[in-house]
Amino acid sequence: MNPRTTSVLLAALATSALFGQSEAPATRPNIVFIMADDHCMQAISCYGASAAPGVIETPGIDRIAREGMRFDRASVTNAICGPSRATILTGKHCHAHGFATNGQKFDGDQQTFPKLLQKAGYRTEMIGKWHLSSAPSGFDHSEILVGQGDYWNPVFIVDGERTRLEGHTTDLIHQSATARLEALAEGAKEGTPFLLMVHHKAPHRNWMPHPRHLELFEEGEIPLPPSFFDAPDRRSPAGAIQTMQIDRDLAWLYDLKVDPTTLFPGEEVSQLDRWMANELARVPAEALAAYDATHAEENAALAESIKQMTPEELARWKFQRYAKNYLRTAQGVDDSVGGILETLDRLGIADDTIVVYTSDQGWYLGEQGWFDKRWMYEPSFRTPLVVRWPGEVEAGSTSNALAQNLDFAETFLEAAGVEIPADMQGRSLVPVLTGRAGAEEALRDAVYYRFEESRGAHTVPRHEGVATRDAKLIRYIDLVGEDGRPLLELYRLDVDPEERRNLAGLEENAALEQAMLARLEALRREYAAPDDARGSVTTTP
Ligand code: SGN
Ligand code: CA
Repeated sequence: MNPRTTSVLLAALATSALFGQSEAPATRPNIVFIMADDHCMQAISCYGASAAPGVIETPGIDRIAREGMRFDRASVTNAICGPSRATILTGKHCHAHGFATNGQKFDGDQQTFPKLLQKAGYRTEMIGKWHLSSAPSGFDHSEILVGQGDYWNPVFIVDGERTRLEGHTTDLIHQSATARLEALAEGAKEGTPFLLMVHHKAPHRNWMPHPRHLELFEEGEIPLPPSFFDAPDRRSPAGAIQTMQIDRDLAWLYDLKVDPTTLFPGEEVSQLDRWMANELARVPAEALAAYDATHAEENAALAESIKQMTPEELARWKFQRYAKNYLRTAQGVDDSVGGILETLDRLGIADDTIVVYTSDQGWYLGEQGWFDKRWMYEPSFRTPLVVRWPGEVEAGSTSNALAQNLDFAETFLEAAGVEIPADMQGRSLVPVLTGRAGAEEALRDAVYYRFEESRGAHTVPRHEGVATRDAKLIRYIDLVGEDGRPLLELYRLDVDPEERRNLAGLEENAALEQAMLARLEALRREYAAPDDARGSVTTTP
């Protein structure tokens, strides 16, 4: 009996004890988990690419959807980088794993799913953005970017050793991931399944594409989202606090790639624009020349006309420049996804491998006039999620399950036949993935969300909330409304998917508001969410 057959049999025995005969996976699958940073559904063609339908093409990600399952209602528990990553590793809400805001230090001693897989005999590897301050643990090999990571010539920490590589970060991560797959495939064929986490930095700010993508979107315009010109406080006073407006908060050079001294001679240059000199110093000369060739003409025309432009015209200009470079960096990620799928084919392990593509959260591509994330509103709360698992997941299937990033750990453990620890707070998506009747409804009918990082970038107030299939209630932790009670927002997602009409406090929606508040309290209890600063604020009299 070869070692692979033995391990397959052992795994099958273990899993049949755990799940009952019908659900035992036949083999222990390899897992390739690919995650982008800030990649929204609006920019992915299998999701309709609402930012530019018919113009944005993401064939790599689309292939996973075509050969697997597309989740249409996936969301995150907290739409910000480090907290989302910690939730993915632990299967817990942020208050439970302790990493609720960027800049904290993840307690790497705690239980994570890579550690559990490793213990069960998986080889575990991690390549790309980590952003959890503490060193990775639970991995046999890691190559992580320092902090946010740079777009060009980035420093990686390879198994604890710092090394600067030359090239564009998306391609470097891709090259490394595919090189690792060669060795991992060998091991898998000899009976050691693997977990490979590939975490891209793109399309995170400050949107510096590889030159091969600069020609994309050069012609034509990216359509403005319908809510682009919504007043910041259209939904509630909370919206007026943020500093993530395209018209006001993008930096000229750092974000928009225009030298501000050519627009406003003699005026002081912003801190981010001064910082951009460090970024540019790392960009290879040919790439700098390519950026220049792409933007120079438009930049010169802007310098000529900026004094005559209306604020609305200028906002439109900024949106185009920002959105195009964002989409170009995202294209590099899609190239990588396609390349990883081809590598799995070439290595002959595609049939034994689960491939996931997701993002650490969604993103504002101009909706409400914003960039960035953080809010529980749909653009940042929802996240792309496609999963291919040959033999288990029906090709071309879709799901409306209320899946969350909270569920990855549990899902991978079940797929590997490893017992899911009782203190994990998510649920395995395996029943949904394998198309078990009623699994979508059984997963959950409401999700809990909590954003904590009100200080620092983009000044979004702390909030928590509950979302069901049809409605969403947001409660601000530190803000009170005119009635002296915590500020609330309420939306009917079934009739108002863009959340443009806040129904909180309206008499005719009082029953829905009460019901949603009760749901929120129930979830807070279920997840043991902290009461902290809200102190006396409760909904049950
Ligand atoms: C940086 C960015 C912000 C971004 C945060 C968090 N500014 O501070 O725009 O919201 O990261 O991003 S930048 O000037 O450094 O680009 S996250 O992905 O790490 O959560
Ligand atoms: Ca992110």
